[in-house]
Amino acid sequence: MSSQNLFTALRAAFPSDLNAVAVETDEGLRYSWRDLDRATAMMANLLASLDLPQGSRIAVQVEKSVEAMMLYLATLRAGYVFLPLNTAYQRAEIEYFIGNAEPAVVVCSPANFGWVSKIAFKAGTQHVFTLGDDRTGSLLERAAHHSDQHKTVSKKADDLAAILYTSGTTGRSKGAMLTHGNMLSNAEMLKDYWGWKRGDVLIHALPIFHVHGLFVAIHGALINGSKMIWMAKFDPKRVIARMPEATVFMGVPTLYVRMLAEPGLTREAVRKMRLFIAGSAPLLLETFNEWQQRTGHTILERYGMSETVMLTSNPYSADKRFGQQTERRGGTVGFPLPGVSLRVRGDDGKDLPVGDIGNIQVKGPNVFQAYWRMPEKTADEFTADGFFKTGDVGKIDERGYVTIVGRSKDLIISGGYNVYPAEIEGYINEMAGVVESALVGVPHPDFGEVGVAVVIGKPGASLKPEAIVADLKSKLANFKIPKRCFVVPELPRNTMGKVQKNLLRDQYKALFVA
Ligand code: MCA
Ligand code: AMP
Repeated sequence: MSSQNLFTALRAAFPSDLNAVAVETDEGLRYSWRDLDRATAMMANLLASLDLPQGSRIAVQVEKSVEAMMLYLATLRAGYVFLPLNTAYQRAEIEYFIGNAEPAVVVCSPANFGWVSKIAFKAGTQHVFTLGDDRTGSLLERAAHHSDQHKTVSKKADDLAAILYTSGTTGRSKGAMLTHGNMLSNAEMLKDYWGWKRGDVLIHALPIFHVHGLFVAIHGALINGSKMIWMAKFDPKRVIARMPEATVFMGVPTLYVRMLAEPGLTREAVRKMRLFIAGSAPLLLETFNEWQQRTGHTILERYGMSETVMLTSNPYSADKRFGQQTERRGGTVGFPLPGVSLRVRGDDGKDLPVGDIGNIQVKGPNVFQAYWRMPEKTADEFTADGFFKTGDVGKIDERGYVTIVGRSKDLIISGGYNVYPAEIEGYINEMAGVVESALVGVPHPDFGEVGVAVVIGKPGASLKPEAIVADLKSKLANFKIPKRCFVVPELPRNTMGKVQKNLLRDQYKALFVA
């Protein structure tokens, strides 16, 4: 069988004119398809020269740059496993990921080399390179000595391509193991489902350490041979300014909310755009409607997970290609994608009638293999007949539209980033003078949802909310920091003594919104 390496498929879609622009940064730097091919070959040859064991993990925590994307592609090309890490992660978080994944290679920002390399070498990593967002660093210096020709390493569909750390309901993150087949099947299907066309241009404004920016956006453009307009950071004004040269945009709901606040968002500005896609967090109906009124475009909302890449999507066109009524319906995440089986089950494990709310379970070629070195956790998350338990709660209506109404997992999604209350509570509970804490998500106009910490102190302890927040800031990624903190005498509990987070959510729900 021919190689199922995802890179082979992406490379095969490069246009025949390799001198055409593949990526243009917002600052005006242009990379041709030939540049992508040559630079990824050089980086892949560098990785190959290190004589790493099969299945080696390449852990990467660097600022967004075109070279960082090339490093991802080079890792696929060389047949190793990519492990992207959020740039906001601090020492303790990086220590956990590196200790757990035992990467053979770590690539970090030049500014972080001191502390990251110390952690990496301690964990047994042999090679630590640096990569700056301005084309500096030892990775590129070393790659420059290697050939710009490289034969892509052959891979089978079930060979591991990436590990994405996600959800830790007990406070510990799990590494979702995604294969070449998981990602290739999803990318090929979405190319068709979202009607990618010749001449499409994607504005890429998302971070590249999560599924949305790294896989959905990059694979989407590359597998269609489409140019990307590349933004290192999301800036609503800049995105709107570049829309006349683009056709496709992908973003988390916060990005749409921020663009709606710009007077420059007009029908004229979006005239050339073909498709706006949203996901990673619930898109409020209010945002969906306002976008429609302001721009004349209907946002296409889809639903996915790190463990599964994309699962459902509202339809692209009004035809009946997939045998459904096909308008994009706000408040829903659309239909299970072709090849994905999705069902809603009750807590007793039985299928529920149409319209009833229950646990969403999925199966398909896109669903991950296992959690890295957590066989028991993996077994817990699958049903006996092989469906993955998403932890999302929802319903399917009589027309087949899926709506997500909540989550059974204790998770806050803030601006598209996941915050696991158990992790933050663990840190707070360790602070001197703290008896117990609870972190709950409340509505927020910009981030959709943000965390609020409610803390009980020991008798006589003079706990200050500002001090708790400051302590957390010194240890955790910035997006995990509670936006407010309250010290209270007691937490509401049920008869079993369990904290009733629903009551806390209710109590604090109007903190940021009217
Ligand atoms: C930044 N801050 C946040 C967040 N981002 N607080 C809560 N939630 C956030 N998401 C805080 C910082 O801590 C800081 O606070 C202040 O905001 C400014 O930080 P800065 O970095 O300048 O913020 P920003 O550049 O304005 O970032 C906001 C953002 C960013 C652009 C919305 O959060 C973002 O890019 N989100 C997208 C995440 C994403 O790609 N998710 C996809 C996951 P202070 O000043 O107090 O320190 S993939 C996924 O979910 C699945 C699979 C799927 O379906 O796609
Ligand atoms: P992650 O752990 O980053 O993979 O986040 C996956 C979670 O994001 C899912 O389990 C959902 O809870 C949530 N999610 C993704 N897309 C949507 C969406 N369109 N609407 C609501 N929730 C979503």
